Amino acid sequence: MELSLYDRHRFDEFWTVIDGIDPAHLDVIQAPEIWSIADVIDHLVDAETQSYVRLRSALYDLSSIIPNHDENRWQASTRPHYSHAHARSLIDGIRQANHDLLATLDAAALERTGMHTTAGPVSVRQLFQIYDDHVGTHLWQVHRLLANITS
Ligand code: NI
Repeated sequence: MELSLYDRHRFDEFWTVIDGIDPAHLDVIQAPEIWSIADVIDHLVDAETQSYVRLRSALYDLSSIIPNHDENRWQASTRPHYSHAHARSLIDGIRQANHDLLATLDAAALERTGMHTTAGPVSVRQLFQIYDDHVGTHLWQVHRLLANITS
């Protein structure tokens, strides 16, 4: 019931920024180890889809194991980028679903935990907080990438 834990509109500012970017700039790779803006969008889809599974596993699985997601290996793969529209529909849909889930949870549910394979036990409350904060770091990253591309 602590709806302040998780803002389903947290991505609004991110999408506004992405909407304003010249599409030619999305794929620019500035150095081998630096993500493009398209990579950042892919990473956010990965994270949000995992939030969906992690929250529900911690809540409902008898013994919840949360596999680590090696984001650099995922980004180094040759998979296709999400289109902006597809990324947005996935992320916005998941955030609405997670928000609706949170609205049904009592205090005891928020303290349930899953076992992350590298970070150790993580509670449902912590998961909501992690995914409420996450896009902020990457919005800052996009601003920095853009500043380098356009300077
Ligand atoms: Ni991240």
